[in-house]
Amino acid sequence: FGCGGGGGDAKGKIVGIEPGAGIMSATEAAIEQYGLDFQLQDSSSAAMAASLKRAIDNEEWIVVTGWTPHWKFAQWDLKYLDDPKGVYGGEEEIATIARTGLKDDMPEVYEILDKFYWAPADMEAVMLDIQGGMTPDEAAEKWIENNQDKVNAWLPEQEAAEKGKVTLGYVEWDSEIASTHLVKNVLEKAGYQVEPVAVDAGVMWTGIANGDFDAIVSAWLPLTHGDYYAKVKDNVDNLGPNLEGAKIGLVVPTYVTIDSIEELND
Ligand code: PBE
Repeated sequence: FGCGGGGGDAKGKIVGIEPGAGIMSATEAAIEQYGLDFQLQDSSSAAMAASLKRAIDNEEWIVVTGWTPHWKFAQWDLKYLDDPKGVYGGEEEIATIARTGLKDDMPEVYEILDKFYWAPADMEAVMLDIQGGMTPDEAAEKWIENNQDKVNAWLPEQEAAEKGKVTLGYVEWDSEIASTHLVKNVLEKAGYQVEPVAVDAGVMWTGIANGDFDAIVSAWLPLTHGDYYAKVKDNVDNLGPNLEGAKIGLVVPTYVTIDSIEELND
């Protein structure tokens, strides 16, 4: 299993996810900077996971665009390929971004969003329950029930007299399905009506800058969404990280014997 995945004269491929994801542009940069004889295949997060499952069931060679937190690391034996050039950056954080004006319009919502903070293991627990068959709302409810102290600390002592509707933009990446539904259910507990709106990454970023969404909890920084963020940073309100210790890169099953991106062409 050591070699290239290219096999003969067929070009090797990297199984990607949705075009527009930061990990897709990072992977194009990796192909360029490492001079890889590989093509990045557009796909979706769900199709990527299905390809990974199929390959593992057949012990076939595969390389995918992967990220942490993600349930796939609990499901299978996987490893990141080393990235000596640092194309995929280092540790990432996931930030909460509010639309300009939310702080004045809905101070209670703003405060809850500002306090929302959890660990990779928390997000993974929700992701695993969803992967195991729960709806995102059921998985979020379960986490809230098991973590009432944390959730209560996010809720303000003085409740707002007026509630209202809150719109959360997100992309259907497994991690963001989990976090967005968690926050949706927390805000619902606080009395709000919450609508999660699934869009492409580009629309998520223009939407938060235009005020189409009240907030997003899906901003991967500094690298993954760095280009998107740079374009809108003066028109949004960055509330800081809601999770630290995230990561992106190229991921292979551990039976694939190479350890570094540099070895992909071997
Ligand atoms: N991801 C998950 C996204 C951010 C969240 C790593 C697939 C990306 O833009 O690449």
